[in-house]
Amino acid sequence: MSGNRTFTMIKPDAVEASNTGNILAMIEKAGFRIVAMKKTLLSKEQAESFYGIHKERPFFNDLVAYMTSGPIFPAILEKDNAVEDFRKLIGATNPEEAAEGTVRKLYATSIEANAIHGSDSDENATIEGDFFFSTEERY
Ligand code: FUP
Repeated sequence: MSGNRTFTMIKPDAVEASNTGNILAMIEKAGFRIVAMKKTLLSKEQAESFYGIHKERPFFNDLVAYMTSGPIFPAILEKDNAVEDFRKLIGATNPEEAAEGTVRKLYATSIEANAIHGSDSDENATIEGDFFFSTEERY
């Protein structure tokens, strides 16, 4: 059975471009409840750890530099079928391939500066939410 929570981050490019409010409006309009959210600046160590699965990839160092270049808004979201529905809302990783009306089509500027993160499985949604939020914050 699919779970009802996912994890997201509004990334530095979208925050810098003052698109945080527009993106949150899209998220709420799509029926997601914001369970937890904060503004934070990732350290290099945190970014390397969060994206550890990509550490052998050629884009890893650039990705870490980008993700630490400015503040982000990590958040836990709740809705039936959250992971899959949220991936649909944000669109493909590469904005050139993202469907019309998706967050990345509207707001991403490149495959790296792609505006927003969305967990790719229920398991990762839990791991990623735990990375940023304590038990007391996840109500
Ligand atoms: P996604 O699940 O859509 O966030 O995509 P991935 O897990 O494949 O990639 C994680 C992040 O790595 C992307 F959001 C952006 C970055 N990335 C690149 O910078 N270049 C690439 O070729 C692929 C991913």
